[in-house]
Amino acid sequence: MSDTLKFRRDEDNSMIDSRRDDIVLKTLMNDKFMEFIEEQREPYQELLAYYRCAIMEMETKFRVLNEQFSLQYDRNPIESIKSRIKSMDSLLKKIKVKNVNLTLQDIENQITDIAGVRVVCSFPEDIYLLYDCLAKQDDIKILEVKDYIKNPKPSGYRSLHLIVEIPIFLRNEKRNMKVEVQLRTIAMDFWASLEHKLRYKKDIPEDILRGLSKELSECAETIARLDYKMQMIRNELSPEEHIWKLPTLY
Ligand code: 0O2
Repeated sequence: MSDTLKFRRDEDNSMIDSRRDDIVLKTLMNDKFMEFIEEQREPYQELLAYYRCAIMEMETKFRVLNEQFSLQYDRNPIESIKSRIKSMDSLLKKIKVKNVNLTLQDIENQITDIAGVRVVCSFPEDIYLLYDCLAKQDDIKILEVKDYIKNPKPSGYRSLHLIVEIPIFLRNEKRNMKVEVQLRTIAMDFWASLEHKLRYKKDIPEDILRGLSKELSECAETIARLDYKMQMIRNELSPEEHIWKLPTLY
């Protein structure tokens, strides 16, 4: 056998070995996680209930702001609110990626998006308006801000992400819960939903996927320009509402 051929075979074998190790590790991790969930069934369900309460509190805050804004300006900055508790699959993936210990305490401390609230706004300025209002409320703490509008992801993804700590009041205790809030416009939401659907179609060959990613990122640019134009039109029609400045996006 030639040296080159032997080298290729060694390389192939080591790839197969590493894939097999990967699969064994994944299966072990899945089993360990399922065992953990089984053992901790009650406290885990209790924790999820607390996250649901935190979502309710957070949604109420946004509804109140929407209501007040509609009284003041006769229009609503919020188009819709969608909330979710992170799926088991997605939670397990994150536990693996972040190498989180399998304890409820560590999961709660280190996975900050178990409760998620997505607020879809009419115009980009509404996003910063809501953020501003939220930041002034003294019962919540904004722990983290990721501005993917000023700094879009390489995919083209745009949204304002906040990690917020919000208290929930139980029978005998007050508990602070973390909630991830994603604020985006209708246009950003439209792009993210379609891109998410396309991204999870796993049977697309690598080279086609690269081309599609480029096109999707161009679509995101187009959508951002559209958002900006709509914002400018609204500012011309209702200058009295143009109190919060958009960051320099373009
Ligand atoms: P799920 O559970 O399916 O909603 P961190 O949490 O800080 O360690 P992470 O997870 O990278 O890091 O947080 P990031 O980037 O702030 O936000 C992740 C979430 O933003 C994703 O949730 C999506 O909802 C959204 N997102 C981020 N990038 C993209 C993108 O390129 N396209 C689309 N469509 N959505 C994106 P998950 O992780 O999918 O979890």
